[in-house]
Amino acid sequence: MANSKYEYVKAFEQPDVLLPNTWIVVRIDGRGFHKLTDRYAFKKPNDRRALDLMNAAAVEVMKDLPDLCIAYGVSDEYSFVFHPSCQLFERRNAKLVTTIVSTFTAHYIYQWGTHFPETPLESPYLPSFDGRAVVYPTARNLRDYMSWRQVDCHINNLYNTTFWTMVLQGGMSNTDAEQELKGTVSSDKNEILFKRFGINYNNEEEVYKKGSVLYRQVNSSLAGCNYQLEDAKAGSLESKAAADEESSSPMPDSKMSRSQQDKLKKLRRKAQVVVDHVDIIKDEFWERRPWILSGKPGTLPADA
Ligand code: DGT
Ligand code: MG
Ligand code: MG
Repeated sequence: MANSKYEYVKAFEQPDVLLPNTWIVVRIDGRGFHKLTDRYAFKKPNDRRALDLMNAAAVEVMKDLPDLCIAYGVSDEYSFVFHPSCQLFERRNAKLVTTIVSTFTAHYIYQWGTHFPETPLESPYLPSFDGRAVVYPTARNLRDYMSWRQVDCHINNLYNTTFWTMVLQGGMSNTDAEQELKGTVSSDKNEILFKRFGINYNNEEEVYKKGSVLYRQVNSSLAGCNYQLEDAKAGSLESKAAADEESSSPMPDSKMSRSQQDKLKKLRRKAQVVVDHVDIIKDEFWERRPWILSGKPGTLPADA
């Protein structure tokens, strides 16, 4: 390309490559959803249609970007996780964040009508999302991040469930319910729900209590190994995962041969994206699905 006298402006662009060998979390969040959910009359405290729509859009993002290894969603937010070995867009911050935000938003709007057939979108009340990337150096940090989001989900959902039950079923004003809940702990809220309304919080739907976790279900025949990954023995994994956690230096995809990279991409693309509503704080979730942290379908973390 010929140089023009204008080309010097390129030098104004700032590099924004994210630290190598770290977990990249891109969290997106609905902009002004407090107002948007009122406008389209979302059910309180949880609207299943809204969560299904969030999950459907997130599944499309996972399908579109095979480098993503796991995602977690609650309320109007979703966290998408890239493995430390990810080299997508040379790990450029803005490219990663804007691609995820726009892909997610496009699918959210595209599928709106399927989930909210009675309330079509009207301009200017259109859903939009912001996004940011944060990097985490260890698998422990990543798991603590995921735990943080799921604990947040639990705390908010217990509060919102109790608050809206007091208002909608108990006939209390918003201010009175808020006042009564001030300073209460989890057990107090459980008791209010149970004693006053006969609601056992444990029986509430998992999708509300736990949020939604998306990952690729690796089919062992696809991965070319003959053991069931889903049933891999937790005991042996524990020590392998622990040893791997701090010391691993995952081979960046860029250091693999072209054909190895292509094979890996194909496997990721072929793997089914699962939507689950389970505990991701305890070890069990990760031990039973070792490929999420290993980043290589069909291999255990120790083999990484
Ligand atoms: P932001 O993120 O600073 O632009 O502002 P908001 O308004 O999006 O606030 P945020 O993200 O902290 O809180 C999410 C809002 O979305 C909160 O007001 C509750 C609402 N929301 C999310 N899911 C549901 C739902 O299923 N039903 C109802 N009624 N509201 C929901
Ligand atoms: Mg928001
Ligand atoms: Mg939010």
